[in-house]
Amino acid sequence: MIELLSHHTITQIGRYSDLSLVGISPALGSALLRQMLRLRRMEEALHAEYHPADEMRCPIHFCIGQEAVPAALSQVVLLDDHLFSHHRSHGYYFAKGAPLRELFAEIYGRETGANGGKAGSQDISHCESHFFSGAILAGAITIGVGAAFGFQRRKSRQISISGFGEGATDEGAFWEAIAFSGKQKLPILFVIENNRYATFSDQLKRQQTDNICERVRPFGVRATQIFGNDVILAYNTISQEVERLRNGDGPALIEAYTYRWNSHVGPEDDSINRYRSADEIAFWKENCPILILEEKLRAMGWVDDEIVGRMEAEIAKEIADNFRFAKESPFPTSIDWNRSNFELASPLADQLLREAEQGKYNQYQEEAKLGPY
Ligand SMILES: Cc1ncc(C[n+]2csc(CCOP(=O)(O)OP(=O)(O)O)c2C)c(N)n1
Ligand SMILES: [Mg+2]
Repeated sequence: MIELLSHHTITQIGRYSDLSLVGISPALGSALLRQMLRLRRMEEALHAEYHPADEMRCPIHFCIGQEAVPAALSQVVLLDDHLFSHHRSHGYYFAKGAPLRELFAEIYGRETGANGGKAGSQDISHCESHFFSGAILAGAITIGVGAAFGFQRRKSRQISISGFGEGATDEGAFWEAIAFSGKQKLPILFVIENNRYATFSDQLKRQQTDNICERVRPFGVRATQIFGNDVILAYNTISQEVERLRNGDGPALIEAYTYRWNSHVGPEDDSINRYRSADEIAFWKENCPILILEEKLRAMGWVDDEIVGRMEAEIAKEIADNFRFAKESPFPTSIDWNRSNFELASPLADQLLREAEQGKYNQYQEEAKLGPY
């Protein structure tokens, strides 16, 4: 294994062979495989359905190839923990155990969606699951810091998790979040899925180095870099860090080197921009996170054709059910603020909205000559 991981040296690994099942039970190994397969098949199905029907009217940033981190997180985070993600939201929504049929319905713009069909893929949240997302790059990171500050003040064992890409670290908000959480020792885990590119832009065209973990340590943030397609390594690293955070030993950052197989956004092919090489894509496909775990589980005799076949059949049924639920659901007929984002998280905002609906602030509208909202 290379000493210091970097996207510019990582292909020297060739075929990754360090995945180790030491300390992992057969049940956990299978659960991690199942979770990655669920996420992969779900994304593949949405990808295939997007065109030509064009019934999904929101942009989708698919996460095919990046299943290891979400699958590992799904086995560690608790319901009460808060998870904040970014535009590539599906893996994190999935990791938090939020209901997938509500994700499908949300993408289809239906009333039964997680946000009543008004948020779409990038801004989806699921309050009951304590999952929040946002399309403003690095925006949700700062909200995650606020949540962690609240947990610390209340002496709770809850933690905040903020998941994003290396592109978000170009934003000042990221560094403010790092500085504040390091100084205050907040219970927050920053998870960076470093997939080298922000849209079509290589990290080394934007930053001096491509090791973010090296740069956050001086701020008092413990940082680990991992080969992000090794789901067992991801699981072990996340579990250890989460345990330390719950014991007041925060904050921590994990930089997981991984790769998106598809275009930056949507099912359209963006290779016309020629921003990545065929060799690089081949390296990451050869090191598919599902493949490298499944091979090991089969070698151990923990899964076989029959078990994997059953998993695939159950997943196919789940996905078909999710599509049916979404397509049969009605479109929203009115703007119901009470089913919008952050309902449970912000009673004050809800109160203000209710008061606004009752006309309490009409005088200001008049004064500002804004007309009816
Ligand atoms: C404040 C802001 N600036 C620009 C954008 C446009 N934008 C959307 S995704 C993206 C790149 C994100 O790259 P990264 O954070 O590495 O995540 P990835 O897409 O690779 O998962 C940019 C620049 C945005 N959403 N918000
Ligand atoms: Mg990126």
